[in-house]
Parts: sequence; structure tokens; C-alpha cells
Amino acid sequence: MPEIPAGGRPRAEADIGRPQTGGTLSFVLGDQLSRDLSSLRDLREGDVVLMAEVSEEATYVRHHQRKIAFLFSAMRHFAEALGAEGIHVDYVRLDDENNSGSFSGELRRALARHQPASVVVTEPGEWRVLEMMKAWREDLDIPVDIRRDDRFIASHDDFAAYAKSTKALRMEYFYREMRRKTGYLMEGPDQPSQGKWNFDHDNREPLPKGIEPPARPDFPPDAMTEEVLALVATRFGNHFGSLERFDYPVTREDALAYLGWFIETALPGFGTYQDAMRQGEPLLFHSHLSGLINCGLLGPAECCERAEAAYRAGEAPINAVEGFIRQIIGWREFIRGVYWHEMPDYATRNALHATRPLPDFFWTGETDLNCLKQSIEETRANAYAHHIQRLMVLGNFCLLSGFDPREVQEWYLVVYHDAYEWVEMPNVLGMILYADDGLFASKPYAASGNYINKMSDYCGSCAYSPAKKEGHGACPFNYLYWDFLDRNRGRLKGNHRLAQPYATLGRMSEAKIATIRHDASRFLDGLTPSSDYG
Ligand code: FAD
Ligand code: DLZ
Ligand code: SF4
Repeated sequence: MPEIPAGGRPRAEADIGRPQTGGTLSFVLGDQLSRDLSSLRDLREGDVVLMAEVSEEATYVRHHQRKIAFLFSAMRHFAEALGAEGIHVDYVRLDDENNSGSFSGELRRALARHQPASVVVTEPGEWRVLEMMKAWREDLDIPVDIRRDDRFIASHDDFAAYAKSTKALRMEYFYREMRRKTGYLMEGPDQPSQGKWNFDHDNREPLPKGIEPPARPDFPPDAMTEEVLALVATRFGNHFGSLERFDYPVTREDALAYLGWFIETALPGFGTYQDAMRQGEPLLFHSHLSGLINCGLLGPAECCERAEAAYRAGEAPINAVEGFIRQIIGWREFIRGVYWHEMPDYATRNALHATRPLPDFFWTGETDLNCLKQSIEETRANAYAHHIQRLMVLGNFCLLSGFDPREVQEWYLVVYHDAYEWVEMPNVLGMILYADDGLFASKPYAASGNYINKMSDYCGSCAYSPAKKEGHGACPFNYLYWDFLDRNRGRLKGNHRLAQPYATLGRMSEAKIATIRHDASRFLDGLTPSSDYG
């Protein structure tokens, strides 16, 4: 893509190498596509915005093809929109002849081209990239200003103060602080709307037959996206995932139109059916906003404000709106706080000493456990699975089976279009694997086939029976659940929230426990490990 200078005209080839000394070079990353980003806020005449597609970011884990296409297309459209405003954007495409393949390489090349007086960046979403930015300060002969990412509602200091004030990190209390800070769904300083902070109890219904999720609007690829799709197919066609029927919004305008559709059409059903799963319905009433928020095309605050306005106008019920706002100012902010508070050693936590390799079918989808097959196939097709599939199907299976946290983490980072380490890692290590020893989860989210049967229609088309507890034909989640509790008795038995299942386990005969252990090892030892994951 040619450079787009002030005035929006592409620079002539002859101009491109000509230094523009004295201004600021603002380096904007692929998940920083927000016009009000801290590093874009005070641009002046003579400043340059650098954006770069680099192979290192696409391959340090081998991201899902759809995720790469989404980001590259969103980046190109964002660069075009800045250019149309008259901002001078230096955009390096993946297939540019001299592309060095890394952020550091592209920054160095841009410094030589533009000879700015300083570099400005907004802090990144991953520890590894922050380390890179800090090294620029040491290695480059130029001031590098790393600014706060104030698209998040809680600053690092806010989270540190909260963490200091409490014995255990718990989302619920942090969330109440965020409600007070933002004023969302508040009727007075300490008065939540309808007298309750949390309506989660009303959000656990399976989807009854006859209720159909709404059809989604499509955003068919334009010429720019088609070009990116062809590039990704050529360069990353051997990565996991499909590019077929790509229909994500990739511009700010389309993202806003999609948000408007969600608020009007799907939000009212979001709360009640938040935990439900139905075969062939990847989205149900979920928002599919995570990718748009995480890359910056939408702000978390504007999403919450639109939802609150729908509640105040009587267009969406409190359990839907509170549930949605809690996911964003509660879970999303909390998870980010945990990441930065606990890194870098958080990445290596493995409290349950889990070492089993991730099975090959996580990449192929070839399994006769129907709930896993459906969730993996949808993940492959869409780079998306909704929260309950990620948590209670895939995550629960990883926990019960004792898969190595590093492999599970990498899988989640690769396969979802909304995955960046700050959000993927605590969800994987803390929420599903209990690898951080319950840093923020009061117990592991372990469940038998009963839960999946209650919340979905997957079991009806499965080779296994959720009602059968042992032997051939029994749902593997059933014996894996008890085997997990048995295997981790030493570490988990003292958890008072697990008192009931441990009491049940304690009443089981030796012969029954031996059958559970036998069924579990027959099943787990029969899994084919992934030889080349990702
Ligand atoms: P909705 O169900 O419509 O929820 C609304 C919004 O709330 C989401 O868009 C998201 O911004 C936010 N949200 C909800 N739950 C969480 C959460 N636990 N953490 C952070 N934000 C949350 N989310 C990511 O954005 N990126 C990830 O890499 C990611 N990895 C996950 C891994 C595991 C193991 C689990 C259990 C959850 C993960 N999540 C992740 C959280 C959540 O599953 C996704 O945000 C959600 O499924 C995205 O779909 P949606 O936009 O339709 O969400
Ligand atoms: C995920 C990703 C990919 C695949 N490619 C790029 C890229 O080429 N250029 C870019 O600026 N950002 C990319 N990203 C997002 C970065 O990985 C992300 O900005 C960092 O991980 C920090 O969160
Ligand atoms: Fe999943 Fe078990 Fe139901 Fe099969 S029977 S779909 S494995 S929960």
C-alpha cells in the first residue's frame, strides 16, 4: 500500500525515501485501531503514523487464517480512514519487497525513512511486545514514549489498588467498583438498578425448542478484503482454520452498524440464554463483539452505553443488560488486570501438574464426542466459539483430561479471532485449568456430561450416552469428572465448594473407583497426541 500523506494523496514513489525530519512517529499495532488511541491523540503536521503487517506476529503462534485476514483487512481500512482525514500514514504490507518481518525491523526501517524526533506508542496487549518496546528505548537512539492504553476502564494502578485491598481476587467485587466508577446501571452512589448487582441466576436457561436465534447481518468482503483473503490464503494457507464465507465487519462504520443490530435484535435474549448451546447455532444471542472491541474498532464504553440506553428505553430486560455490561466492565477488565498483575511468571503456572499432550483432534475435529466435534468444527470455520463452548465443553474437557497448560494456552491463542495473550491467558490458566491454584476462581469449573446434556442438544446426536456412567458407551465426561477429583484429591479436597462431590467420592466403593480409573485411562491413553500442534 502506498504511503498516504496529509491531504490523503499517495506519496509519489520518489518521495517515499525522502526524510521528514523533526516530527513524531506514531507506531500503531493491529489491535490498536481506535481513532482516539493515546498515541494518535495529539498528531501534528509533519507527524507520521506507521502501521506494519509483519510475519512474526502471524507466526509466533500460527494464528487461525481468519484471524489474520480480519486484522490485516481492519488495519488496511483503518489506515485508509486515517489517510482520508489527511493524516500521513506509512503502511507496510506483508508483501512489500523489503518488509523485515518484525515490529522492531519495521520501526528501524521507518526511522531511517522519516527521521522523526521521537517515537510514540500505546502500550501493547502482550508482555512480549511490551518487552520489545522497552528494548527500543535502550537500543534506538531516539526517545520512545510508551503511553497508557486508556481504552480500558481500569488502569494498572486501579487494579493494583483493588488487589491490595482484598484477600482474594474476585471478579464480583472488582465489578462493583467498576459499576461505581462508570455509573452504568446505577440509580445512586451505592444503588444498583433494580436493587441487585448481579442477575446471573436468571441467565442459565437452555434454549427451548421453538425459540430461534436471530439471523445476523452479513458484511461481504470488499475489494480490499478480497485482496487480503488472497494474500492470507497464499502465505498462511497451511494454518488452522477456514477463510470461506468471510463476513466480519472490518471498518468502524460497519462495526457500529453491527453493534446497533446487536443492541436492537439479539441483546434482549442475551441474558436468559447466555449459557445455552444448540447444534448448528454458533452464536445464539451472543454479541460476537469481542474481536471488534479487542482490535479497537469499538470501544468497551460505547458498547455498554448503548446497552444501558436500551434498558432505560425499556427495549431490553435488566438480566440481559446487566449480564452484558458485567462481561465487559467486569470480566474483561478483571481478566486484563490479572494478566498484567501476575505476569511474567503467570505464563508458567501449572498448579495441578498437568502434562498430557493436547490430542490431535483439537486440530482436526475428528472425534466421536459430539459436543467437542461441534465446538471444534465451528471454531475452525468461524475462529469463534461462544463462552460456554470455550468454558464448559472445550475447557472442561482440557481440565478433566489434564492437558499441559502450555499447549492448551497456545491452542486458544491460535484459534480465536479475539485472542490476545492479555485476555486468553487468564481465561485459560485461571478460569478453565485452575493452573494458578485458584488465584481468582473459587473452584475449578469441572462438570460431568449431565451439565452439557442439560444446556445443549449435542448429546442426542452423540455416540455416547450422558446417562451412562461407566463402561463402553458411557459419556467420557462422566468418568473423567470423577477421575479428575480422585487424581487431584490431595490439592482440591480441602476446597469447601467441592465438599459435596468429595463426600460423594468418599462414599464410592474401591471397586467403583477402580472402574472409574480404568475407564479414564483407557479413554485418555487412546487419544492420539498432536505431533505438530498449530
Ligand atoms: P458475549 O458472550 O456476547 O459477551 C460480551 C462481551 O463480554 C465479549 O464480547 C467480551 O468482550 C466480554 N467477555 C465476556 N466474557 C469474558 C471473559 N471471560 N474475558 C474477557 N472478556 C469477556 N475472550 C476474548 O476476547 N479473547 C480470548 O482470547 C478469550 N479466550 C477465552 C478462553 C477461554 C478458555 C474462555 C473460557 C473464555 C475466553 N474468552 C476470550 C472470553 C469469552 O469467551 C469471549 O470473550 C466471548 O466468547 C466472545 O464472544 P462474544 O463477543 O459473542 O461474547
Ligand atoms: C495478531 C496480529 C497479527 C496476526 N498480525 C499483526 C501484524 O502484522 N501487525 C500488527 O501490527 N499487529 C498484528 N497482530 C496483532 C499483534 O500481535 C498485537 O498488536 C500484539 O500482540 C500486542 O497485543
Ligand atoms: Fe458430549 Fe457426553 Fe453429550 Fe457426547 S454424551 S455430546 S460426549 S456430553
